[in-house]
Amino acid sequence: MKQYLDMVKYVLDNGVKKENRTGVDTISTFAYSYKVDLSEVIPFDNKKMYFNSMLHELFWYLSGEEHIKNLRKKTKIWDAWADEEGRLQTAYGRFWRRYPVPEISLDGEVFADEDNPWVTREENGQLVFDQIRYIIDTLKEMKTNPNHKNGRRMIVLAWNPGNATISKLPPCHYTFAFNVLGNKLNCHLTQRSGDIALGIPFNLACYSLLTMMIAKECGYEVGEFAHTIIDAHIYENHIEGLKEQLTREPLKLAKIKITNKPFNELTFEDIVLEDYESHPVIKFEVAV
Ligand code: THF
Repeated sequence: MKQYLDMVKYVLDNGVKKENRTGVDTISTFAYSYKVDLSEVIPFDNKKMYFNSMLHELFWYLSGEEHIKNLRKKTKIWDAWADEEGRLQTAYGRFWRRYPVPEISLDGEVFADEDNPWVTREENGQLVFDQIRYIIDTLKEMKTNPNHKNGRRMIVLAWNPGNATISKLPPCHYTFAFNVLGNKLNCHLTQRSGDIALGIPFNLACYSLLTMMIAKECGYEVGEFAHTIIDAHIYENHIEGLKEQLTREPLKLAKIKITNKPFNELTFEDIVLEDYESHPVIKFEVAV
């Protein structure tokens, strides 16, 4: 995809050498942004992409699980940040589906669970908010009322300051927003830190697919995916592999098929990548 290759080129040409906690230095740029037409995002053609790992990761986020006890049976991509039991403090899905909310709102109203379809009480008494369900319900309501007050408030937050201070790895892609133009659904992702060789292709494919799934559920066409990466970097040991990727010719687009099913019932088997052609895999070491 041209936008990805342009980003690789830009960071190779303009990146500033920087040290970081992992011990492998990067060349970094500040606040790189791009956008792509969602109909062109998947596949990733200039290297073979581990689509299945990305898909397991997306369903893990949607599960709301705060651990990788199930995920690690399917892909190893999160193992390095978890303990032996599979406990993990990087809590994307936990916050997407179960964001902790206070008992009482700022103006003193009680956040009663019975009255709020997105709030439930966990076993330990904590009230939690399902941000994904809120987005889906809002997008459906906007079909009948395009002036709906929440039309520009469709935000999902994975950042929680309390968690961020103790987490081994606080969320990298920490907030995303949906936007409707005409009958098209757009998504903007903000990322504090982005590993261009390894993580970015996963993140790009994951949020594009999520947007496709939500658009289908709510009756919209897909629009654009926009991405802002605050520290957009290339690890020094990835430079050669990325230069190789830049020499590769684009291939024909694959297709994504999503089974006709309610969003909540979709599973791994319901997402099928068809006619996927790619250049060979390029091995990159992940910095932990
Ligand atoms: N840390 C770093 N340094 N880079 C990242 O991309 C990253 N993540 C997550 C958390 N910390 C990170 C973990 N996500 C792979 C892909 C995504 C990951 C971690 C690792 C990876 O190794 N991909 C290989 C093989 C995949 C496979 O075997 O299935 C690849 O070639 O794509 C970014 O969110």
